[in-house]
Amino acid sequence: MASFSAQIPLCFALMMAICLLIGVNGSIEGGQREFDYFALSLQWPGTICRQTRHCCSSNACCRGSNSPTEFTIHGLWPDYNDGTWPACCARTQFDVKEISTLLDALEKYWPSLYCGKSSTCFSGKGLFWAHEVAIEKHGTCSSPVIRDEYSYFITTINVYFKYNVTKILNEAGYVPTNSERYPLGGIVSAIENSFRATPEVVCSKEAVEEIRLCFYKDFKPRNCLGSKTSCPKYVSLPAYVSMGSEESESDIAWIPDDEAL
Ligand code: U2P
Repeated sequence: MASFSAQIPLCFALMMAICLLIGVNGSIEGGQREFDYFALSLQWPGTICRQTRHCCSSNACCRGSNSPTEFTIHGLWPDYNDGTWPACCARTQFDVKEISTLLDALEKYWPSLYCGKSSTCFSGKGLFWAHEVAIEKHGTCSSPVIRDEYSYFITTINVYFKYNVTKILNEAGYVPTNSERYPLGGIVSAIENSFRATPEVVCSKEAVEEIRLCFYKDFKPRNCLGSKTSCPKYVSLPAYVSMGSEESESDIAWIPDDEAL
């Protein structure tokens, strides 16, 4: 049997080999292994905005009649097949100039629906969560498919436009309403028929809060993981109620943006 001192270099060599192997298999900066697939997570403003208690200029729920009425982008997430995901893979210098041509589209289709979302990665705070959180938390883990800030945002917007979930649901008869519930299976089937893969639906109580579309690394549709859904059999797709109209909450407070962070 090899002596203890002979085992030390052996262990070291083994560890080096493992590290090299992980590298060959695509480890990414920060030590997390390469992701398996993408999820495009879309949020439903009708559900999220009705929970709004605070307004600030960056909260799209507070734009009155200009508030979003279609699914908006929550994020493009690199995910693992085991249901976990990598996050915050590298420190980035977010540079708004790099995406200046996309800002109008981002404000419209990828707005924050909250006040007070700060970056969760390296204890930095972001003025606009969609930029800071998305690129730092998820964008930096999207390598080697997506390697820079501009590519991350333009890719996400392009995929979002290609599969218009709001339109798919409307054409199948699933329109926003505060008086009806729809079978969850019907909503899933409508998306499957058009997207050719199974989405994930996330609910807040009975209301649809998010729909996630999943993709292989070449952005061909694939099934999302079939983990149990948070939705009941019949779900609602609440219509957006403009702040200030008679049905909306009367106790919504406007707070300055710097306090919102
Ligand atoms: O679902 C709650 C939060 O967990 C993060 N998440 C979830 C699923 C997944 O596949 N990937 C992922 O990152 C999201 O965190 P956020 O990006 O909002 O900080 C999601 O909101």
